[in-house]
Amino acid sequence: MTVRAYIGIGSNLNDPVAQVKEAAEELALLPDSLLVARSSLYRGKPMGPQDQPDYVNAVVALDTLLSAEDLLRALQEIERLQGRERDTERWGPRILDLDLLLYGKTVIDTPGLRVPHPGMHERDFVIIPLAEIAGNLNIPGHGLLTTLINQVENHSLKKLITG
Ligand code: A4P
Ligand code: MG
Repeated sequence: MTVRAYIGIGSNLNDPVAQVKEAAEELALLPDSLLVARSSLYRGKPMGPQDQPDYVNAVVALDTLLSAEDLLRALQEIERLQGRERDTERWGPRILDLDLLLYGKTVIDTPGLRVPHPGMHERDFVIIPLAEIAGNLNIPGHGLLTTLINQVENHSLKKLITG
């Protein structure tokens, strides 16, 4: 049985638009998985330290036979291949960040993996692209996406026109 997973993509270094697009292409190549949708790309102000470049974010939907743990490992491998360096400042700048936002309706709470991704429900750069490709999802523990969107006010996101 395939599971529909949603993955958040973020970058604010080394040509973020290209990084986000390349990550989406890599996700489309994952084994036992089918990329079923990619949101537009959005540019927005950083959450966290403000002395860093703006971020580009997008969300993709993947139908996958991979377990959540294997999918997380695959995401970390893509981050590594695109030159992500770890152990930098919390919420600091990064070439590529891939977050497993949702894995079907499953709730996971282990030291290495938490799904839904903590904080996703209140982050404009996650829920606005997610709503573009997912319609009215229920986020386990947080309710309907449309309700969450209405709670995000004055967001700074700008949808990008990209090829
Ligand atoms: N981990 C646990 N659950 C998950 C999951 N669901 N998906 C663990 C991915 N990883 C998960 O992740 C640290 C550890 O989280 C991993 O080893 C994994 O086992 P990380 O990617 O190394 O750390 P991080 O991303 O720096 O930390 P954190 O707190 O996850 O940061 P966020 O929440 O990803 O935020 N502003 C804008 N506008 N756009 C952004 O995309 N991103 C961040 C980073 C800050 N500000 C931003 C944006
Ligand atoms: Mg992360």
